[in-house]
Amino acid sequence: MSNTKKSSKKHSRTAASFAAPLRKMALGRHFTWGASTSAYQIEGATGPEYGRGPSIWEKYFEDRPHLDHGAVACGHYERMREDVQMMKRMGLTAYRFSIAWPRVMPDGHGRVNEQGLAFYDSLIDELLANGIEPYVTLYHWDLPLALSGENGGWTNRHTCQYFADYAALCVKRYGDRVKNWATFNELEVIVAGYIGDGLAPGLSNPALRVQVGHNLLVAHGLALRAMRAINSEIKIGIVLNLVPVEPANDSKEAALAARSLWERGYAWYLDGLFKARYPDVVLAEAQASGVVFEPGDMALISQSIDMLGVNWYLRLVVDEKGAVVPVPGATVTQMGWEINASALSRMLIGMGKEYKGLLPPIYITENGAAIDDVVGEDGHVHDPVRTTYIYDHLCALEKARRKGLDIRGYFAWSLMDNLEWSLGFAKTFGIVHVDRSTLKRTVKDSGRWYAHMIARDRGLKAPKF
Ligand code: IFM
Repeated sequence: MSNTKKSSKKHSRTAASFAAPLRKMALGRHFTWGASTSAYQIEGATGPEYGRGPSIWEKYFEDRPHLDHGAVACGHYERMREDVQMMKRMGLTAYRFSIAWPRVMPDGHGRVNEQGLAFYDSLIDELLANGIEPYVTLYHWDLPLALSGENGGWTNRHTCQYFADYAALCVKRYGDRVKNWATFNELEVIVAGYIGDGLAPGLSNPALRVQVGHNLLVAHGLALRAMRAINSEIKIGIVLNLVPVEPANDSKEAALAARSLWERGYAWYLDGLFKARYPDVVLAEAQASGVVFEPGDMALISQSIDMLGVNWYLRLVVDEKGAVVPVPGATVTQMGWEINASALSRMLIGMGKEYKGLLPPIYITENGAAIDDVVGEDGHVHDPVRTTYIYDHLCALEKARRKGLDIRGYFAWSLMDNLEWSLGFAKTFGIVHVDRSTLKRTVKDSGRWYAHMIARDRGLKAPKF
């Protein structure tokens, strides 16, 4: 009796020091608790001495010298072992990272860089030795430069086959140890680099939208086939960023506009993958921009997958004309993105209905908030908004799960503050702070809470933070 009292007192003391509760979540016994990063955003070590070829991002930043770039990033290439120890202390059961294609195949095809391949060998081995499951993404936006420019990048179907060859190389090398794979991260954002200027390669040509998106899905299909031919045991999926679009009012026009924007920007990937056809709005756009679909493409694209990664950050709200309107009174992050966790459960529940019986298990492969952080005099980063944000989104997952969605894991974005692409280092998403001059890592309060939450959920001893 007295023991029970003591331990509950201890629990309430711990809980009181965090901005969000600690409790066992109703997310299933084998729920995966992870954090995500991507190669270019954290690795650094981009120079020729590492045998890595340039990616489209080196060119992008060379052309825009006023911007932060990823030559050093978080110095993870050099600090990999230290970073894995930090993940272990936090109790993560999984770590999602990406392999940099130009690090292992400097020209995008042909020649391989043994030094680069060996780096990921060490990372994978280190994770496994510390009880952390690796979740590998093959493409998180860093296309080898040699395939871009006059070679067309993702506008050229040759790139799809090169990608499948690269995927096969990775499965041959790491498939004995890596069980969970994703082909691509966020197709819609890769496309954004072709139709706009804010991401590499920055081509600003809206007519390329459907061709690039379709080629990415074809590349996914080719890679899937090649990977499975090598290893039939591994689990393979794809990661989409999904931004639900909701109407600003009750009018039929606003509902139609919201639906159309959702289909055009996001659902077309889901439809291609799970229904083997694109929505009419996308087919019309394809026709208008002269996109060629080859026979067999949709069958290739809609092969069954083992998991769907969902990256979730925000919803959009549109008026009758389809214009995105601000939400009165909304709290927004550094990115200007509305914080609204209930929109995540609404979206997942809606997907469950629309793709009933078609969806594989879902992992939330990214979710997080860029918040202005300050290192306090006590050396800690007190980030209650981020802590509450993560907790609220976990509660949203519980709700979706209660409605029958098969949600298997959650990965915080990001493990550490990193290069937010063309927006630089000022947008801080990490649950771990990275000092920009020393690269010293400090687990933020949100990261400490997350560690305690994982331990509580798994019935383990509280971590020492
Ligand atoms: O930093 C990015 C990441 O590379 C992809 N998903 C969204 C994150 C935040 O913008």
